[in-house]
Amino acid sequence: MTRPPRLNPATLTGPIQPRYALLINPFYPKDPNASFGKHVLTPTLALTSFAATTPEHWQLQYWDENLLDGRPPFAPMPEVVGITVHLTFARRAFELAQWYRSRGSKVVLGGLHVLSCPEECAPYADSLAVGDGVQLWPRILADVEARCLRPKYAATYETDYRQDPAPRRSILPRSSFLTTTSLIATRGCHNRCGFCYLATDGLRMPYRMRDPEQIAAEFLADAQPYAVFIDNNLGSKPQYLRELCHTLRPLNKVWSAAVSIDITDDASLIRTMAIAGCTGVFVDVRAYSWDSNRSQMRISPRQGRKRRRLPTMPAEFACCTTTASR
Ligand code: B12
Ligand code: SF4
Repeated sequence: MTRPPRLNPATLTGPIQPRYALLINPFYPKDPNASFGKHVLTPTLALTSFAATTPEHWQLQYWDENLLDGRPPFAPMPEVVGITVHLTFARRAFELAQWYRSRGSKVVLGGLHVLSCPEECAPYADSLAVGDGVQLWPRILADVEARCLRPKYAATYETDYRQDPAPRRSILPRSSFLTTTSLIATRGCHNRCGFCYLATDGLRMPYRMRDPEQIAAEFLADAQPYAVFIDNNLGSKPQYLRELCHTLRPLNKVWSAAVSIDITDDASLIRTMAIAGCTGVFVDVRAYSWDSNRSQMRISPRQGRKRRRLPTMPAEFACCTTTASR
């Protein structure tokens, strides 16, 4: 729970298998006194999102170290290892990268930490994917095949989100999660809370939406009764959320999502969500801003008032339960 599985430096590995890519979500420590549930609720889309762009002649394997099934596989040895990196598990990602690189695999690092700190990640990678993996991954694999892999690939988030393929959920170990239906309908957020990564200087994450019909189709295709929206804030554009709810309602499925407390401004929207199958919302109640005079974080008075509205949500709208902060 608290330590990653050991990577034995003495392990002997076989030859590299061409056109085989291994995708890894690295281990991060878990609090042994807290529920393990949130780690297996639903998978991150970091890897499955761009996995969908893998050419058919490539073999693909997914490994999430947080499922506690041990270290990632190495027989056969992958030609390419793609690793997602967040600040919280960067050290483990680098350890994995070194282990595979020293045995001949090409290691590609991507994800939020690569986007924010490429210089820190570069020494551990054959190539960095800075930004949207959906655009970069097929280019990277094509260059691996052509033996001209570059040290860095970059893409913005300016493309039409509706053109992205559905995440490739078929590579997930289905029985390891409560549901494999992690859905994402939007990227970005109209707010800019000072503590949120979306407020990072220089980060350009335009607000983008997929068509509600695309989301409904993905929900149906994964054939599970429950889905989790992993959007930063599904309520960022209330009119879009309303349309999404109208499209989801006939499916007769249940789902939950992260929203900001702003959605309590509109009681009818909460009701629409509940009727469309929303059984839970994750509400971020952190509402801090930096007080430069005192050099400390302080709770903003406006958000403080909103925070007091939180307990009214489940009482007013019986189907929605306010559960936790991110
Ligand atoms: C699922 C999730 C979790 C899950 C699982 C995380 C996991 N790694 O397995 C759980 C619930 C455990 C979790 C916990 C936490 N989380 Co979290 N989580 C998310 C969430 C909701 C979805 C992630 C996702 O699927 N994104 C969608 C994918 C498609 O986007 P992406 O990761 O950026 O990937 C794209 C690119 O970066 C790129 N890419 C990514 N990896 C790679 C790799 C390669 C090889 C390539 C080519 C490209 C590539 O391609 C993708 C497509 O464009 C995000 C919010 C969000 N919507 O992103 C927060 C988020 C990632 N979490 C966040 C935080 C703060 C946490 C916690 C610290 C919260 C806490 N206080 O405990 C913990 C930390 C846990 C840990 N120790 O790491 C922040 C991170 C901020 C930051 N700058 O790092 C986010 C962004 C939420 C937010 N708005 O603040 N989280
Ligand atoms: S509402 Fe949530 S997602 Fe939007 S900026 Fe604030 S913390 Fe980030």
